[in-house]
This record gives sequence, C-alpha cells and structure tokens, in this order.
Amino acid sequence: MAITTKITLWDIPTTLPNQQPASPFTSSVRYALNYKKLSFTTSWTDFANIKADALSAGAKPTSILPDGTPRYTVPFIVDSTSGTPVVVSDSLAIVQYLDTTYPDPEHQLLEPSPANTAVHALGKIALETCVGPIVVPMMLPRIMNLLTSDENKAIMRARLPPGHQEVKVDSTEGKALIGASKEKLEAIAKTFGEQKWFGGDKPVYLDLALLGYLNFFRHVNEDVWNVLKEVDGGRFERMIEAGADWAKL
Ligand SMILES: N[C@@H](CCC(=O)N[C@@H](CS)C(=O)NCC(=O)O)C(=O)O
Repeated sequence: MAITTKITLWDIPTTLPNQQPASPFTSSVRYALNYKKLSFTTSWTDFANIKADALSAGAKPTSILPDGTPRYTVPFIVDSTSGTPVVVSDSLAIVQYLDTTYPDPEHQLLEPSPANTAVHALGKIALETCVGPIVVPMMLPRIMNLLTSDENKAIMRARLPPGHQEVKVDSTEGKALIGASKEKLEAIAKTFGEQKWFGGDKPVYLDLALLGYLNFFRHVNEDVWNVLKEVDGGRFERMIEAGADWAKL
C-alpha cells in the first residue's frame, strides 16, 4: 500500500526526455522511494547551487574536496512527514533512513545488522570501482551536454583535464577501458547465479545502487550501454526492465 509522506528528494535536472535524472546516486534513491511505495516530490538544484541549497536545507556534506573543504552532493532528502524536518544526505544513508523510518518487512532494502550494512557499503564501493574508470573519459563529456545551463557546463568542464575529448567506445583506449569494466561486471553478474536480484526474488539496496549506474549509462552514453547491456546474456537489460516501475519521477 502506498504511504503518503512529505519527502523531498533533491536532484539535478537534465535535458533528457521526461527530465530523467542522470546521477546514479539520485537514481538509486528514486528507485528506493518508489519500490517502498513512499510518495515524494523532487526539488531541482543546479550543479552551481548544490552547496547553497544543501546548506539552506541543513544537509551535511558527503565528502571532502581535494582543497580540504566540504563537498555537498545530491541526493539529499528533507522529510517533513512528522512535522520536524529530517535531512539526510548520501544515497546509502538515505536508504537506511527510509528502511528505519518506514519499516515494511516486504520492502526492506537493508537487513538491520551492522554486518549487513558493512556488506552493502563495501558493495557500493565495489560497484564504483568497477565502473569508475569509464566515468571521466566516457561519461562526463556527455553529461556536460545534458546540463541545463552554461554555468553548469562550465563547472563540469573545469573538472575535466584541459583539452579533454570524450574517449570513444570503439577507440583503442575506449575498448580497453570498457573491456575492463565489462569484465568486472561479468564477475559481479556471476554472483547472481539463477537469482533475479542480489537479494534473491526481491531487490536489496545494492540492486538499486546497480540500477542507478545502469540507468546512468543507458541515459547518458548509448555506446557504453550497448556494450554493458550484453553482460551475462543481457542480465542488466532485464534488470532495467524489471525495475522500470520504480524509476518514475
Ligand atoms: N556518496 C554520495 C555521492 C553523491 C554524488 O557524488 N553526487 C554527485 C552527482 S552524481 C554530486 O552531487 N556532485 C556535486 C559536485 O561534485 O559538486 C552518494 O552516494 O550520495
């Protein structure tokens, strides 16, 4: 049964059809909210305004920038359901909060044990390690084109090495990079065996974290997606289809 809440999810807008988000992290939280049938609204913030919006909402930074200053990121949520707003940042922490605050045995995404939380945190790092090397060379140049203002594009451009050009999937460098990610994802896919999800018949947090990345590849760089969707006989394409109902805004 759907649960009415006053949750606001902060995300970055893109020029993709239907305002599909590009961030793998905001996507994973959106999957979680919809899977858990929690109503929510989306607030859009620009790359240039994340810090100001996070500070004004009271969201904590999620890491430290190389210059030692705090890094503010989306997603963060503000939950005013109980009257006093609760603000949570970082996708895994948000899903933990949703599980604890809106317990539903049929739709739990994280078993409430320290060991299980650690496994999911490690799994999240493993996913980032598998796909991380293709993000800057193959994904960021395309994300830049999906951002909604010149100011945002300038911020993104400043993060790329000077004169950086997108590494194409069919170039020598591109084949090596995507080949390495594909190999690692093949190894991850094998851990599923006959299961549909990491969680078995039902998804758990890591499934939604993986769906967030798959969504990111699918929406941002079709050439990358065309390679990765072939992993393990099309497993990831089937995953996207299985999670389609939970991707809605
Ligand atoms: N550990 C964070 C990472 C979130 C993250 O990196 N978000 C990116 C968007 S994909 C962001 O907000 N970047 C803003 C910036 O780097 O200025 C999480 O899991 O939520």
